[in-house]
Amino acid sequence: MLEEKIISEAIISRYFEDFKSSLSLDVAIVGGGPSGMTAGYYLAKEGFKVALFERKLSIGGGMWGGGMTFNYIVVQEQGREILEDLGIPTKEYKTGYFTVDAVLATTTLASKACLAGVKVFNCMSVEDVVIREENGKKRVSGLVVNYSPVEMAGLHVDPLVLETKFVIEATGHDTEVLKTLVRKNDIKLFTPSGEIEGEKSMWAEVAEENTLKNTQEAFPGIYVCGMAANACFGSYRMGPIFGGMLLSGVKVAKEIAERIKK
Ligand code: 48F
Repeated sequence: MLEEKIISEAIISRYFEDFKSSLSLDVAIVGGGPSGMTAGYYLAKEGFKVALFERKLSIGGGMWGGGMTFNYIVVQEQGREILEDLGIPTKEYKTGYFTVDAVLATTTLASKACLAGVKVFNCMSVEDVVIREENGKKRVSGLVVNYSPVEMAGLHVDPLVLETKFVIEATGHDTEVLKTLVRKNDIKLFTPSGEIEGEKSMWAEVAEENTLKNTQEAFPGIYVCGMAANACFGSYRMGPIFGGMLLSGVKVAKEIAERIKK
């Protein structure tokens, strides 16, 4: 005998057990693109309590479609090493250019992150942050989340709030979380102007290098990685080359792990 009521009960109780447990986190990641998933994988592997909030139904961000929906991505040697560590095969096209099946890369990275312990909340949008003073200085100490369908329907429904030691803004080109932080609070970011510098046009080589440099804390308690790092600290876009996204995820995971361990 199969009872529909028990199926519903099982889903509701598992989901809310996880959600309740995620109200206090080591690291909250906003955005499930390649940089956010990579960061989550390496942090969860180290034993940190990590949840990832993704507005859409599926995680993967801009990696599924390769270039213009031709579903291959390209990585350089350093990116290939990370993919190898994740068990994702690459094929050298020309010296230093490796092609990767975008669907295989996305699904494997997503699966590895989940298996390592990242709790993914899909269909959940981050609409704001929590700011508190610590030793007289303002710091991001939590996230304000709402169901994406509530956001999409424009319903007037209040969000819920969770606390976290660190936030990773991995929302890609739009840097949504920092935009809200800057708009609503009288604060300066750690950028040259104190504001979001903004993304520039295409220049793959410089953008790839800068993605790594720009992966850093943008305001106390909140780090930027992936394209959000370039948009925040001001650099170029790079198109369907993904080494910088992966390296950025590794870097932000390492830096936050060191901060929490201190
Ligand atoms: O854009 P996205 O893939 O970010 P990324 O990790 O990678 C960028 C590349 O895909 C590509 C590129 C590399 O050559 O230029 O664009 O930097 O993934 C960002 C994810 O964040 C989600 C969004 O739906 C996407 O899946 N997202 C954005 N804002 C929010 C959000 C939000 N406020 N709350 C939750 N999720």
